[in-house]
Amino acid sequence: MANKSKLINEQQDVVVTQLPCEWTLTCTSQPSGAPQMIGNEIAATVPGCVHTDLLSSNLIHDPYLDCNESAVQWVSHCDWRYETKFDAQLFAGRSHELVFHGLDTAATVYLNGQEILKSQNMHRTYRVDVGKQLADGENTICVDFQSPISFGEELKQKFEPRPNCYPGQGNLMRKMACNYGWDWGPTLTTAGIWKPIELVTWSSAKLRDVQTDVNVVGANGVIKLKVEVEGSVDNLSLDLSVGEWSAKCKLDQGRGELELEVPNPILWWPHGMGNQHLYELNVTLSSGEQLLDSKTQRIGFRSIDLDTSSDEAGSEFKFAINNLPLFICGANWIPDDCFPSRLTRDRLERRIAQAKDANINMLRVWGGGMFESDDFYELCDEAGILVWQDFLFACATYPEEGHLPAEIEAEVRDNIPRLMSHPSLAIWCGNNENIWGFQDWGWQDALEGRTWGEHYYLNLLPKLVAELHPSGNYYPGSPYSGSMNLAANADEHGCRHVWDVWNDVGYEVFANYKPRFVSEFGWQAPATMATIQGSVSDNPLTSTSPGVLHHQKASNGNLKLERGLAGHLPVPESFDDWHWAMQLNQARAIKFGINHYRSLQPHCMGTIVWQLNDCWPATSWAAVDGAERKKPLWYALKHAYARTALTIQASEGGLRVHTINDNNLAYRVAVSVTRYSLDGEVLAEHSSWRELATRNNPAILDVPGEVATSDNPRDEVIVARGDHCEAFYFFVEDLDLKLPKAEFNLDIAHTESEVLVTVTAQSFLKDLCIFADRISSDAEVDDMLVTLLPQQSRTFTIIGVKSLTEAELRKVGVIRTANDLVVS
Ligand code: BMA
Repeated sequence: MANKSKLINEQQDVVVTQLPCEWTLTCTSQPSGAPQMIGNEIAATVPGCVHTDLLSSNLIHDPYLDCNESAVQWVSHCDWRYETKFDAQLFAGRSHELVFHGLDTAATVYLNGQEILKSQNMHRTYRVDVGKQLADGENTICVDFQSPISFGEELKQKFEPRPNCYPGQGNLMRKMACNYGWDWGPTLTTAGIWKPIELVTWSSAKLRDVQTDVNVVGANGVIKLKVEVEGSVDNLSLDLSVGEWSAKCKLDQGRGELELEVPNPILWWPHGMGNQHLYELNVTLSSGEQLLDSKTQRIGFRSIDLDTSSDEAGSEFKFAINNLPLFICGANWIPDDCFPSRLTRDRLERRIAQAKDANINMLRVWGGGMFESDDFYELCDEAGILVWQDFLFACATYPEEGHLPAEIEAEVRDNIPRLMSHPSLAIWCGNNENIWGFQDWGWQDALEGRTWGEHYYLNLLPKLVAELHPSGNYYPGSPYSGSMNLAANADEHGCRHVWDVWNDVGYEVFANYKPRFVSEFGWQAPATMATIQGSVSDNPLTSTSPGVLHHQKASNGNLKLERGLAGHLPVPESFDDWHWAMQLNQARAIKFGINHYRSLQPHCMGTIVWQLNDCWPATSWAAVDGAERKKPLWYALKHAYARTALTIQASEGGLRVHTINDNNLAYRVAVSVTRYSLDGEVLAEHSSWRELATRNNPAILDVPGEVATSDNPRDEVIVARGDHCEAFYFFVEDLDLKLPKAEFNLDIAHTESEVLVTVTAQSFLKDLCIFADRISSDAEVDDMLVTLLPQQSRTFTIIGVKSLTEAELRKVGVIRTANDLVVS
């Protein structure tokens, strides 16, 4: 029986019907040694992929658990066939088209036994006229996928060697690079129909591409609309309307261009700068009275400029929204699941809410992943989070021959029009680390003069952005210094990455740099304990037990974690202490880096931390782990990215308090600096009655010598306090600090939906965290990394658990302080 299809739009001449979700999957070729699969037909879901279908049919174990990833490698070596039946009505005089929104990756499509498409680009939308093959009534569609491994091997034969930092042939084809494995993600190279397929029918003409370029010029919102029409092109008119404003034109040869000015629109702002006002934009295509096709988009009026002009220090990298410069408090974004077809709008909404709650105002969609779903950009529009969108090139050389240039151009022509209308879309970027790699990582020797992708980053992509999205910003790479004659990762120019800190040295080295913009810097830590326990069944569970180690993909990751403690914290003995020390060190490392870079504004105008999220449960640089739980780093980001913040920085002359303000309004605040002994005695104090920090221009207060100079560095702390913000400065690292044994009282109160835990310090408590996930895997606390002087209290709110007892809170690992790691 053929499946019933769902009618999406019956109002207009163009009718869009989504093909059914129920398909079958069969293996058509398998490697020796794999479980017997050929001929075994299983139920499949579209959108989806072979791994998720095999998982639903219990034919593989969950590859996110334990070391199961290794046991499913055979899946990537098989060829697979997806098949389904669907009903269609053939109308004489109408055109019939199948639209494939996402085929991953090497596929041949047959309709009723006839080949209609060969595709090899996961990022493209393919439209196929099926007027000749479509049957009135039942139809059979079948999609054959070649194994991504064997496809890669074929390509490898075609292209001469091209360096790639990661295994697999992701740089020779147009498939999400991290699907071949990354230093935070498993190798689960999949295949499948990852986005819907639609049947579209129409009688005379339909909209093909709609490019909506929105800008603000002076006080006016300006929309420049370009459309391309498919079909018979006579006597067509195009209407554009936004609220009470509209424009109309006749189409010429199937193309139409309209410009609409909206006087004094309500502006769209990133959160923290204003509201996220969105307008509905309607485009209709008609022929006389007959409505043929229409498209609705939600737009926002804003201008986004990237200033890269030269100055005395080098060259800037400064974003301005509606002519107001802003410091970017950013985070890098990777695909939130290895199998993108599983990413629901709800999951993305939770992640973007977590970003916003951490005061993040930009997400960088990193080039080893994908162009995200429409949901992602819509949610960023609503949340007021800017999007930096990399084109899809990462950590490798990319040939400029064969099928690649045309495929790249086609995918960009599909995705710029899809995404450009989003007010959150702030910048298109050519690649991740490829120019840096070409200059510094020995690639030139290996290439022996062969192409590596420069043409894409310096010619093709900027040309396409200029043509398709004229008001859009383009920058050739992350990192890049504005010219191929400069070192791509220079401190003085453009955007840079800071990776020696994690890979080679220690986090104190963040302070050695004076960058203009840092688009990547990161530090690792394990996932939350509930997430580790939910994904690894090692007994005993240790930092090197097989499952835990399997979920650490960075080269020498655990060694680097351990080395990173040097000079800061002792190397822990128990797994509990290891887990806590690594999470604490991660949070401190990143907070240290952000505080330093933010204190340098306006010289430095942004930091994009590596990385917000994870695609599976792992030890990684993420702030939110693969099971969506927040690591201490998330709380550190929320503190470090607060719109008004204090930080105490060591400078040559002594100590300085930087009052940082990212608000439009100037921040006038009384700041006190007090030196205490760790038992809470005031040793010296200074108050400044008014610090005045204007947007992106920190006020700097020199801490007077009597406060800045310690009598007993191992036993003292300086606290700077402003309005709702404070900062701490210790003269020595915890290794040498005389932290007392942590003593505190607990007071627990219950409301209908929350548990309130008041901690009253009986001793100095450094970086106190409550790990609610250790009591109940769904529980979450509102704040972490809180330092208290003796007798100070803080009330924490815990959600996701009905009641809590003191005994539960006092269990090993639930309430932690830095004190625990240094006091034996
Ligand atoms: C940079 C990123 C990623 C990587 C990260 C951590 O190179 O662009 O490729 O995951 O560092 O090593």
